[in-house]
Amino acid sequence: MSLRIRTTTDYIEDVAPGSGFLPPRAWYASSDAASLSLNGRWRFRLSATADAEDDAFAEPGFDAGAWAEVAVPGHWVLQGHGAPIYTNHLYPFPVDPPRVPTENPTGDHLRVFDLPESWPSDGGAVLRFDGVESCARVWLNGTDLGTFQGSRLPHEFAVGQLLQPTGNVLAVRVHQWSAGSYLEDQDQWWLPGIFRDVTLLHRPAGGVLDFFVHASYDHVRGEGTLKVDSDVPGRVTVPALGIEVATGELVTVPVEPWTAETPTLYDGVLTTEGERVPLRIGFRTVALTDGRITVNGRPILFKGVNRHEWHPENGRALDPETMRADVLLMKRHNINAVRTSHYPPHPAFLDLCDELGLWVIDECDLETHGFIEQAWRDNPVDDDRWTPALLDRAARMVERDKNHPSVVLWSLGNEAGTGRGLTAMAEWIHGRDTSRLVHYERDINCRDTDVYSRMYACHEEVERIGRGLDGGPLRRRRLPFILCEYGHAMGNGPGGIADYQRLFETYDRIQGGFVWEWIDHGIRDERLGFAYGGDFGEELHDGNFVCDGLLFPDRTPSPGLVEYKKVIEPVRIEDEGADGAVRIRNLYDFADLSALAFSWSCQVDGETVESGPLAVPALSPGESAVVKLPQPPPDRRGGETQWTVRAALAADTAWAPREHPVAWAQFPLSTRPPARVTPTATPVSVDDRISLGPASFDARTGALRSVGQVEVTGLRLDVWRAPTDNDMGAPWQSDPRYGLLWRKLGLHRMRHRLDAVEPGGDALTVRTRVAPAAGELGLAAIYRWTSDGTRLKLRVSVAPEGDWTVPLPRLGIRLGLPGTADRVRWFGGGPGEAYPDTKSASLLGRWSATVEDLQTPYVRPQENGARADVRWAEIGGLRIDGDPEFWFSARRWTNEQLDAARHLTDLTPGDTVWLNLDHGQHGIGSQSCGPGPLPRYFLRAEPREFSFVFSAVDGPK
Ligand code: IPT
Repeated sequence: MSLRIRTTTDYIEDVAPGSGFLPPRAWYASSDAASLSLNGRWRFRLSATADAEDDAFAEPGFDAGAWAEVAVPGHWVLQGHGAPIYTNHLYPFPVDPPRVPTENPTGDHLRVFDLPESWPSDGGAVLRFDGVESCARVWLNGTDLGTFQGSRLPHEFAVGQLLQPTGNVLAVRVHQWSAGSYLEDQDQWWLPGIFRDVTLLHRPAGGVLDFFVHASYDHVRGEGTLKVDSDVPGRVTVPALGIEVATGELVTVPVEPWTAETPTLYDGVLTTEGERVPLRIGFRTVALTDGRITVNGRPILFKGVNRHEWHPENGRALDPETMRADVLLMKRHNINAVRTSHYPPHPAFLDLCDELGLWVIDECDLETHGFIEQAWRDNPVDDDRWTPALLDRAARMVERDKNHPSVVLWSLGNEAGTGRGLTAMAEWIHGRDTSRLVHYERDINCRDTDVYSRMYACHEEVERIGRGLDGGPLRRRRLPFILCEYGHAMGNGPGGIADYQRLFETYDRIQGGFVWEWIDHGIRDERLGFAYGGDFGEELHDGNFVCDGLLFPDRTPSPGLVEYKKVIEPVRIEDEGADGAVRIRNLYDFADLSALAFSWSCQVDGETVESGPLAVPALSPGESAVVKLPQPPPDRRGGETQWTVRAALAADTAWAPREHPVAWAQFPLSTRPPARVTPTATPVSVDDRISLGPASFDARTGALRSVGQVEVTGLRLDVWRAPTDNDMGAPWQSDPRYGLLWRKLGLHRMRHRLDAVEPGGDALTVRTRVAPAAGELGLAAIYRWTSDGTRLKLRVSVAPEGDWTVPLPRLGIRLGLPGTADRVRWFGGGPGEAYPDTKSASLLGRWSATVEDLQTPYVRPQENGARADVRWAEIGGLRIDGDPEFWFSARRWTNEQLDAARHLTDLTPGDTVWLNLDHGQHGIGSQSCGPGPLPRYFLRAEPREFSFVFSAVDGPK
């Protein structure tokens, strides 16, 4: 006998999206209909199962005085009730769709409210939920309104007949797990709760219902055509355009078009008998033209990011300031596009995209990635029973967001395999909105989609696609290509994005990409700094894979964002050869260069000696021109000289003030004279010491002890770096994962065998062999010290021994200085960190920072903070000149301690400052979810030689 317990909780496991709610419609704010925000403190009770409590709490008069309180919008697991769970694609419950576990955390939410005195007595009212994860049942004044699923989608209930002037009781039961959870397997924290606004909207008689603004742009005639379809007939006015028409009526007038670069919006009003609704109209036409995505007749290039909604304390409950901060940060970093991975964002975010200008791929709240574990068996997107839920989700996205000019593509979802349900969604969307294109990455043959999209394809494959050599069915071959995800920004990185950008700009078929991802989803934690997967005792989790953004969790830009900004700058400034000229190339798709002011400056040894404005014509998109630089300054003190040319905003804009830097480039004018030391001093042995010029060595070991007054410890060859997330790669990667191989070989436990200490002639030579236990691989390292009496030169020669099949993590020396060393001054790349394939934004100049400032706070500690192309650096009374230029880093812990740390709070400063002076660093790549570094960024184990000159200085201590 099979006994299935039937309770009123059946809706939780129903594949249908729910019951009782209104059809989806556009999201808008009325000019004159009243509304009441129900955000704020709500009474809250958590139960371990869906049926632990009956529904008596929904009855008026229920006493919830003893209940806890939570903030709405919010997630209860971030407010002290239960805990968040992070998994990438694994369902944190047994896969048996649509069944969910008995252990189903259920939050009862209760709010009593009065209507404001001014609340109209006529008309109806609608109760709107903008986002509830994952399933809710709603009662108002004891009446069961219905249930819904679809976490990041709006749901509305008609409630007019139930409202009373005072003491309205709104009860919402929220279940963490539901059938809908199977459709919401995005790589992010599982965060139940009412996490977006709850609003009561008055609906006046004769008020607006749903409407669709069709505003296209004819780029040949320079005219916009407007038609507003409205369920309730009315009139449309756009004063600035002299438009006054009936709904449903077409009108064509000359307009300025909307683009992400020039986001012209016209204020309008939709007036029905009972209501006025403000419109913000952007005229633009999105099309597929000759195999290209065009807007207003021109192909566009996406310089995008994938944006999850994230706040380190509030999770996916974002306040308006945070949303604005995201858009401003994007605009200020030259980003022009956002994919709303992997669900429709809070609707206010799209208003900001309209207003400030970003192309948007609006993605549906759909991912079934966990089914990959069972070869996609029972995937809901290929099971007709789920199709109504999928169509409901598609409709809720399209209807809500259809009036945003910024939305140019609809995306069916992410990583949901393939199936009939997706086809049904695409068909429905194509039928409902012919003015936009449809995207879905897993539709590899582009059966249902209008764009060929992939994620994490390597450079070589992208190039093949660019050349049209990737084969595939005819339909796909005729479509444009985008990388909807690339440049996995987990930890240090992503590397190689400049090389991608070169491909994007070379091949017309490639219309850009979206870096994965915008922000680290770290959760602020007193003990850990920022918490990640596993920090809440989850039985299954994916660790810090959730921290893979261009912003740290607190929205501080990481070096990856600074690099990305440089790589995608909309103006390219190129050297035009010896006679002091530059070519300026306008890479905007629509804007000319009139918004930018250019300047030049000239640096001698990194110090600016002259500067001035540079006149650049207001080039049209795609145009370039050669501009002559002034005569270089006559007195250059025989130093290294370079030009720097910059482009900055000429005037304040809506997203950044005047002088905000947009693009730059540097060109060498004369090169650096090498740091020569003529060996005149001879090594002198006294007792247990050898002195040479300003230096003193241990006579037995040959170890450097001091330079002048500066004590030095532990100077030796160093090849280890605390592996980055990208060094470690991802488990599914088939290419070698060097982070693992390095550790397997033992590069983190190299032993230094002393073979000889040879004071003789004008040099002290120390011969060593550096190798890990258990293997035959090694590096013969010879340190050759010379001095001219005041300066001390070290030449390091390294020769690999054995069959090295892996590159080295780094190659250089490390040394310890007393902990009083703090401020660093250097001439080289800066101000931020750089690695061989993340070096675009490294600006040559004079920089200064404290040791603390040099650290990049990756949420999971790892190699960081190297400064590139360093000519010289000063720290703790020591000056180091490199020949050739070197990579410099300094920290108050060792690389071994950095390697062992799990969180930033594990790192505690010791009393030594450890410097790494590197001849080479291995590239970074993005193998944590993509290709490793390109071969040209490999640090191969080969014979190498490099030198440093040390001198004691008065400089910063
Ligand atoms: C890809 C996902 O689309 C995205 O949500 C995220 O998980 C990203 O990877 C990695 O951080 S899927 C990947 C297995 C290719």
